[in-house]
Amino acid sequence: MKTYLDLCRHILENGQEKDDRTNTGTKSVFGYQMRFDLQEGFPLLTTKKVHLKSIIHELLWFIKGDTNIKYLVDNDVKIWTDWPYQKYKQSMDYKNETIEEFSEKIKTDSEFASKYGDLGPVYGAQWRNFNGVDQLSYILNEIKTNPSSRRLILSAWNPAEIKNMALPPCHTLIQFYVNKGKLSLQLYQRSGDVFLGIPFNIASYALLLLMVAQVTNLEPGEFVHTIGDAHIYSNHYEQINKQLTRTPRALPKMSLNKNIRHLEDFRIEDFTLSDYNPYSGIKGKVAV
Ligand code: DHF
Ligand code: TMP
Repeated sequence: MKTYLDLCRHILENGQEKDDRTNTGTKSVFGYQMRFDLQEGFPLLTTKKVHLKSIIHELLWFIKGDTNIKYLVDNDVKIWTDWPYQKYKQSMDYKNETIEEFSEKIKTDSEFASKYGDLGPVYGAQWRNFNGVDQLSYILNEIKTNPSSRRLILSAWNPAEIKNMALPPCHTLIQFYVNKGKLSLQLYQRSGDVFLGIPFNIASYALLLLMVAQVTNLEPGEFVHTIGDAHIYSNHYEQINKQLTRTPRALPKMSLNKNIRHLEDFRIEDFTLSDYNPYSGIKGKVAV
């Protein structure tokens, strides 16, 4: 994954300081592209340990069309809890609970979860029901019946509904491409947190590509990752520099349960990662 370290180096060397919504401060470049050939291994960072289970659950949650963090919290995935928690803190019901206590309530009290666990019409909602269109089913059907199409697009960016979302989608649009029996996927990500979000996003879309390839009987080709505002938060410089001292190791391999023929049928146990030997994990604060 030299590709990722090249992005980090590029931003540190050429990025401009830029204010941002969270008032953390960033170094940022506008417009950057990376390519990952899935035949060369599964693109999970080796220069820090990345928590794959969170990534798989998040993707299964999108595919289900779910937008409530309850499914994630029930599976001990914490990556989306900060946003509903912030909202809860501003409500009349807030009684000084910590984020752990808030998560526990989401787990055990389904009424509470439906009131405070929903993120609004984010990814899952748009993928499965964009103003009545199930984009995911449409794409799967098109890939099978009309693979040369140049219209294999799925958009999470629904301007009419942005105001109801806890966070407007960062991974805004994806396009599939089929040629010579291979399936490729390009993501346009409008905003990328290079230390925290990007490693997750690379693995997540690489995984979606593998899953869609399997259920459409195609070989996985390339994942092309295009980023709009690619930024390193000022409180992540140390973590990024630490990774730059580490030499990337061989990529791991991902294998999927070959019996799964429908995208909705994948479960966490259908994913097996092997030969993953990362350096130790590196912690960093997420800007909310
Ligand atoms: N906001 C910001 N500022 N950056 C993000 O990357 C981001 N990502 C979101 C929502 N909002 C965001 C959704 N994805 C983590 C990773 C991805 C993610 C949200 C959070 C994260 O905190 N990762 C830690 C912990 C991993 C874990 O608990 O499994 C990491 O060290 O990778
Ligand atoms: P923004 O809406 O102001 O762009 O803030 C969103 C932040 O979250 C930004 O730092 C990008 C980051 N992010 C990712 O990098 N990947 C993701 O998947 C998500 C949801 C957010």
